[in-house]
Amino acid sequence: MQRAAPQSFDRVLSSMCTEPHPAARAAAERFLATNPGDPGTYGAITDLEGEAVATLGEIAGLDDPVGYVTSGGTEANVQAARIARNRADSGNPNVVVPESAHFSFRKAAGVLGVELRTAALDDRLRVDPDSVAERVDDDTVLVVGVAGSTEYGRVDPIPALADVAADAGALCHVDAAWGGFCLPFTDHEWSFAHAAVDTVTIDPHKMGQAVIPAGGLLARSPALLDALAVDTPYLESTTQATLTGTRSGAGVASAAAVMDALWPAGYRESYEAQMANTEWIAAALADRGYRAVEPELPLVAAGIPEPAFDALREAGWRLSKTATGEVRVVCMPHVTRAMLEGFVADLDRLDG
Ligand code: 0PR
Repeated sequence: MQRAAPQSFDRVLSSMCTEPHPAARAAAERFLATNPGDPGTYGAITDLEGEAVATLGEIAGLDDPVGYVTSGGTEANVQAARIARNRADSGNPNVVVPESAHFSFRKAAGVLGVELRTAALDDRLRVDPDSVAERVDDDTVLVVGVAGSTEYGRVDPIPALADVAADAGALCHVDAAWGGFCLPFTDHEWSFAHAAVDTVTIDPHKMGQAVIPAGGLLARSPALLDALAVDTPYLESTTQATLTGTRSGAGVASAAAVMDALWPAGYRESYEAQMANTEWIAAALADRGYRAVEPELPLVAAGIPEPAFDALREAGWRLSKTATGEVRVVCMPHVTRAMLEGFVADLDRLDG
């Protein structure tokens, strides 16, 4: 039987994951046979998870954070919606999300039995707080903002959304799954430090350069996380707030190790290099007459004709499109200037 090999990252341009940092790889391998779902047995990984949550809290502007390393952004978003639903006193709860919200909120609504209401974006592709205000009512349990949207890398006006949520008596959640490791180095107002945000999703396995699976859920207070706790009678620990039971110690250890290595200076350096590449590719595409959506974070979306897109994929470029058909170039840490130059050269050749 032929031995399977993973893809190389040489031509991966639309992924929100990246090559794990060497420290992340080493820690993952070391803690492969641990289960943070059972702190009574696997104490060392539980301590590392505490370290990871503390650093995630620093990144997201929260003293004394509570939370855990999830299986990814999907679990964190589902759990944030579940906290809001469990705490609210509504027979018919709803959650208001931007049109740009990740599809994980549709999964959350499905499994939790809550109604999902979608608010409109403004012409800069950020949610319009007036549209959110129009959709909230007495049964709204959660208002969601995205800080680094999946398709365009946009940051919603989080302080305004937190105000709408507070007026409605709802919780406020920020999905910074992808953007969270870049935003501390920008002027955006997105975190616990900027607004009355209750919960945040921030994923080490995206910009954080951890191995998969390592997402992050943070909550402002222990009472919020308690809304998820179930009793675990036959474990040494007495309650569990996670959605999964047995879970990957590799992801947790890798997140702790890479954040220890890179926060904050390494992530800043990485963000600055990524942003320089993003501006370079946006300008290169615009120079050639492709309509590029101006980047705010390391992500460029550009209108490239369908045949050229197909030819680029055929040439091995791992690309995907937005719902409206623009190509997404996500300038993750593995995306070098040389790679982008090669991509543009292929584009010139294939769409000549
Ligand atoms: N929130 C946001 C803003 C996201 O962009 C994503 C994933 C999630 C939540 C869900 O996170 P998990 O996938 O960790 O559960 N966004 C990417 C997407 O759906 C995920 C992705 C990653 C896709 C790598 C492709 C890929 O190669 O497009």
